[in-house]
Amino acid sequence: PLFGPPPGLTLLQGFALPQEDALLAGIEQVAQAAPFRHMVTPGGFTMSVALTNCGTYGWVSDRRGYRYQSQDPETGHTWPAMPAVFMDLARRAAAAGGFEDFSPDACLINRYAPGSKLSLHQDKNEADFSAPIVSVSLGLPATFLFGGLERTDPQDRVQLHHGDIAVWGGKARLAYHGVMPLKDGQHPRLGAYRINMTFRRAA
Ligand code: MD3
Ligand code: FE
Repeated sequence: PLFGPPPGLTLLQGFALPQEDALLAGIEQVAQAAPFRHMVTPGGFTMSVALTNCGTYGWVSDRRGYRYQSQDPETGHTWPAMPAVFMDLARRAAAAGGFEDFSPDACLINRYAPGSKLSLHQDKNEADFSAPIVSVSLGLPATFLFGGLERTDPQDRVQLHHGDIAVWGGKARLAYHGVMPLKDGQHPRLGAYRINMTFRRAA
């Protein structure tokens, strides 16, 4: 198409707003057990985004690579359980995007401060690409970039605001994507931060 979202992307603006209190409480609870930290990429760079995880599996990066694992590398403990309100919201959003039986076993929580960005990448560490990825944006707005299946394909951008949910499935599932450096600002609930939760079927 010349205009409009790519096939496989469903943008649900404001879908998470009714749960914002419960989501923020859940994130605080997860971060108390598994604090946000800056991981190192296989190339040796420290990520500008801080992250933590909840659920059966968590996404981790170190000099050896990217992968999902059930233990927090900082403590050796399993990741905190996925709060029921997270799971319920992810399942309802997936269904609204056309994926009725989504059962995420991983929730990656990214935290952006002003200047934090995510370089163009594909999410390929999951076992089954037929499952969508559900992403929930909270706090400061961000400009999200998405391209095609090749790194050099033309890119489009979409602004993601507090409470927006994006469901990425089908043809969009393996699209290259990234996040532009976060602009400074103040959000009434999250201050100078953006938090993005991504729900995935890792195993
Ligand atoms: C499109 N996070 O953690 S979420 C990531 O805002 C990641 O923190 C971004 O990319 C963030 O890997 C974007 C939206 C998203 C997530 C996965 C996708 C978009 C996607 C997978 C395929 C295509
Ligand atoms: Fe990604």
